[in-house]
Amino acid sequence: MNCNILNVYFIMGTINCRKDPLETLEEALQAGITCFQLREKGEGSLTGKAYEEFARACQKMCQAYQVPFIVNDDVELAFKLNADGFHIGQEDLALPIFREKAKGKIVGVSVHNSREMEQAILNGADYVGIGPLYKTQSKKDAKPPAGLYFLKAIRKQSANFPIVGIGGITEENANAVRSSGADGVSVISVICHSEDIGQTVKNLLSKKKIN
Ligand code: TZP
Ligand code: MG
Repeated sequence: MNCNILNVYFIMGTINCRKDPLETLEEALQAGITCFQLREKGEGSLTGKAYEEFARACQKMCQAYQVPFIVNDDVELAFKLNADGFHIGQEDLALPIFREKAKGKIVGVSVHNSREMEQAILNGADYVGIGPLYKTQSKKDAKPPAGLYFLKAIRKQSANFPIVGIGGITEENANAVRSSGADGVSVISVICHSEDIGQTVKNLLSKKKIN
């Protein structure tokens, strides 16, 4: 997998947005996000037909900007829509079951310790999400912040594996996340709540090409 797609990895669901979610996504795409994950989760989120229609609209927009469209958790929907990939947590379906079926798709896994990291690699993940690095308001059941020390340790354990940091990442701390070993930053609220998404994404983007 090309690590450049992890540069600024935007995650969003309708309940994260303060204005129209598709407008938020379009602004983020225009500003240069490098990956998008639909994470339609939590109280008040879309379900059924409305969810699928929203997912299709997000996918179409991502395709127009040639940005990978990733589905969180819902592997079934990811296959149905022929999404570019999916992201799963430790509680979700076991990766070995569908890794074969997901050939060519981008598969991300959230990991919280070195054993999970090892397992994710063995099971064929393409990248891992490490976090929450800082305190986050966007995930109700988030584990306590792991901090940059943990990210550095995981980077040491897997020198070249694609890693994206997550949780409480801002325009101010994004560079510290990168210099601690992440190939990129994944964010929800800093983009969803931004008054100027264009500027926020510019501030989040790595100043140097990753490879
Ligand atoms: N997983 C770990 S923290 C988190 C997820 C989905 C939420 C990140 O959101 P924010 O607003 O960028 O802290
Ligand atoms: Mg999950």
